[in-house]
Amino acid sequence: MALSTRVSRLLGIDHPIIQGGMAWTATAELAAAVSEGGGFGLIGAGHMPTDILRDEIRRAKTLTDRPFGVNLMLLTPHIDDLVQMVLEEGVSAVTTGAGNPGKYMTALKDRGIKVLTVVPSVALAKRMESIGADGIIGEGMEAGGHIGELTTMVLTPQLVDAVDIPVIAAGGIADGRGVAAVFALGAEGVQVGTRFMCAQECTIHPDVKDRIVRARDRDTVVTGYSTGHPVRVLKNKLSRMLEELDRDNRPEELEALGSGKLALAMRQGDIDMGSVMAGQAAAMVCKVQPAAEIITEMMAEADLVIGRLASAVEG
Ligand code: TUI
Repeated sequence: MALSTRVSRLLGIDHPIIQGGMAWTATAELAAAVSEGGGFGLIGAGHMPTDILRDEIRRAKTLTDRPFGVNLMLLTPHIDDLVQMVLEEGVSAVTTGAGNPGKYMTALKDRGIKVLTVVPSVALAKRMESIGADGIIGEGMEAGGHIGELTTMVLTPQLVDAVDIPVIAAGGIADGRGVAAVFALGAEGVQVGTRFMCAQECTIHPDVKDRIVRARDRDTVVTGYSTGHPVRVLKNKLSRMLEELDRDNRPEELEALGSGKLALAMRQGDIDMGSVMAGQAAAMVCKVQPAAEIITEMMAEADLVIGRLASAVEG
């Protein structure tokens, strides 16, 4: 059985698995490997300079003929330039995070680029649907990085009830059981971040992959509540320092200390003083393996679980 949904048809992919748009992590290599594996790969733009992102897009095009996209992190100061360049280069779809992409919707859609917006709430999902979003990615607070307040379990069905466009569930999904669970809630696709950090093709430092593979159930923490931009990370020396600044309500110092620390973790491999953004599902990631294998395994397990449930219901 193959799970064919509006999401797989919209994006022209075999399996409705979208890779998370992880800054300093999701490079052309990972994006291409996920797309080659039948999912939808993305380059995580984050704060990337415009010309570097342009090179990444061009490089991804040399690595795969399959559709791939770019994740735009809307808090970045030069977001206008990044969008302009993406319009020039062209990709199949963009996912957006950390804000409201309303200002760019028409231009992207006129260029034939599909727009999937990450939302943490029902209200924003409805607004995005009304201005023409092609799909909604509902990201629960189990996810890594910048998060909202709601869990995947309660956000997903509410989004499904609130909008007519397809809903993609994100946050806490790292295996086929998670896929089956959110499909039961009405999702038509999943976004997977943390497990793809441990894809062989992901170019982050091997010490970060090793740290994720070793992660246990309670190893993540959310810091930065006092700044208004809470971020889930793996616990380490930096997260303890940030927690203390949160407790003392010192958001400016917290932002200063956090600045540049994502790159320190992902590129330099400093897992003590770097910001190791990862979701709660880190505990469920057991090994480093090719992206295509991750996709195949997740889909095969989802098929098995859904089949088992169906026969249990039949009695
Ligand atoms: O964006 C993410 N995850 C991220 S972005 C990031 S970089 C960063 N670093 C430090 C502080 C902030 C960002 C690391 N991880 N996920 C998607 C996501 N989007 N999660 C939550 C949201 C979101 C939040 C508010 C989306 C829209 C939104 O709307 C506010 C509004 O304008 O209505």
